[in-house]
Amino acid sequence: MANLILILGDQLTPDISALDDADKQHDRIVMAEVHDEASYTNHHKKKLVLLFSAMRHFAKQLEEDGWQVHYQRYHPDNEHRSLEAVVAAQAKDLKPERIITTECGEWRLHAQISEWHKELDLPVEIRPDTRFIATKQDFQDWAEGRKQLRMEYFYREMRRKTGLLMDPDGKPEGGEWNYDADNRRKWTGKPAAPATFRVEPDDTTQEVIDLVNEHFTDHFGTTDDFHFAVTAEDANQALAHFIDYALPCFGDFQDAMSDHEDWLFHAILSPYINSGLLDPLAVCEAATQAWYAGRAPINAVEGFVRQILGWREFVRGIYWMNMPGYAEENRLGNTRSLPWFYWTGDTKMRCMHKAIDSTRRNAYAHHIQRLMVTGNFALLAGIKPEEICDWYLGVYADAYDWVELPNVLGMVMHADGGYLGSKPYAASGKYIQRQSDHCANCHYNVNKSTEEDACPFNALYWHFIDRHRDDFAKNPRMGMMYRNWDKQKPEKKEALLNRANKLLDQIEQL
Ligand code: FAD
Ligand code: DLZ
Repeated sequence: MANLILILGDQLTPDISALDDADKQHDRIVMAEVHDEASYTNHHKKKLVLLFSAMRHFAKQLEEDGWQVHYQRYHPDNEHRSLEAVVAAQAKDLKPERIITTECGEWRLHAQISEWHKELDLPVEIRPDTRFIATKQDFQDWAEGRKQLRMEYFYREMRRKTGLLMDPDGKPEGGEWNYDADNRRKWTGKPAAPATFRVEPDDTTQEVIDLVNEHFTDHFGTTDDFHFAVTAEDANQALAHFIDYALPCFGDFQDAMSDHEDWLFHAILSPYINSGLLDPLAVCEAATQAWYAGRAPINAVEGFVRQILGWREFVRGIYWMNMPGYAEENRLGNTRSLPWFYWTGDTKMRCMHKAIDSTRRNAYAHHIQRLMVTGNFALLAGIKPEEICDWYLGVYADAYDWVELPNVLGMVMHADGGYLGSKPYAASGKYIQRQSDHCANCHYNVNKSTEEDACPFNALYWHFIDRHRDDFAKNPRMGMMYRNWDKQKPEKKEALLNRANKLLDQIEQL
């Protein structure tokens, strides 16, 4: 008897576990562009184009490979507006023995699919997602009994497990596990950043661009200048482009920001890795091969591998071990609403304007912009975690709940009480000045802290430190901040807090 195999929009690989042992002659694959998935958050228009076009290309490839595929294209008048409705209709038609799918990456949808067997009166087999390098069980086994979960120790385990950047004696290549200290150079324009990898839209992508422009007008961002890869073949070209042109400088300038360059030396591979067009282990192996071949230095290759083998796997483990309660956390008790300029980029703070504008145009901002600019501001201003999480989930082409939520709620907002990170990444304008050239072009003065034109990050930083004394004063990694704060004269402290309160009162005008 036949099976119905559901492949989701971020599972675009023939190696997906739902296809293991499948029968091309009898089984039917279902893929569907549906209203409910396209609308549960304010997905950036470019993310919609990327996913729908990549889904269409992948379905075509499956058909060419001899699979039977039922594919629903998006239309606002579609009768079936949810994945469940599409699957139910197909099940009625095919009368399969069971439904097979690979576990999805979001608790929201996972909870729904886990109930389908009742609604559809059919067995629903949910298979593990073997695209991750650690299984959920591996992560739980590692985490069990540990008081604190620290990415660095998990990452070392993953290096040992995979052998990536390990020498034959089981020691880390180059002698160190982590070259983080060599990842912090400011970029002053030299060496020139490489040209971005571009794929011009083909007919399928152009059709989807037209569809998104017609039916998703109120979604964030623009489809203009869409140039993402939408096939595995092109995503592999993007990987090769990164290894050849950007990886050699990735390490040095990993934490740099620029007023003039959106992409710098970053990989721009997360949208492809997360949707299945690239395999994370193969990406790491391609980078390590560049080091063994002498084409990229160790601080670049280790820094890059750490992000995928370490951070990416770590946040996924945290997510599944702690959902659904994790999404509700707000341990710093934040109550402020997200300022409207997160949606428009209309702010005089140059770094914020640049990060949000790049996000609007590209559905992309690199890690330091997300962490130390838009994230840092939300942390200092005490924005409600659920509002800032919704923003991050909507605006990036690589955003899925499993990876966005721990990064935002845990790493940025410290709303989980330090479960994911040992200290908040709070920073004043000095950090942004050190890592970028934004401050030189800003309306505000980064060297001032209490005056009308002073950089808002400065007073907000001290306000954050002051108002969270009970949360952080005993944290050994925060001790110096509290000693510095306590050393300031009372009148200076008062001026800083007054300035911060005024900024918070007028937050929409910043
Ligand atoms: P590079 O800087 O070139 O890094 C290489 C790869 O490492 C990335 O492609 C990605 O797969 C992985 N990676 C790097 N950092 C992380 C991390 N912290 N967590 C998981 N993977 C990582 N990444 C997402 O994929 N989706 C998200 O929704 C997302 N939201 C984020 C929100 C915040 C507030 C922060 C601080 C980080 C977030 N990240 C997210 C992680 C990171 O910013 C992006 O993966 C990265 O910017 C993607 O661009 P890139 O491919 O050029 O990455
Ligand atoms: C993100 C997304 C969007 C925008 N649209 C679809 C869709 O129409 N059909 C689909 O199968 N998946 C879509 N996705 C991805 C899911 O919403 C969800 O985020 C992932 O499958 C979680 O792993």
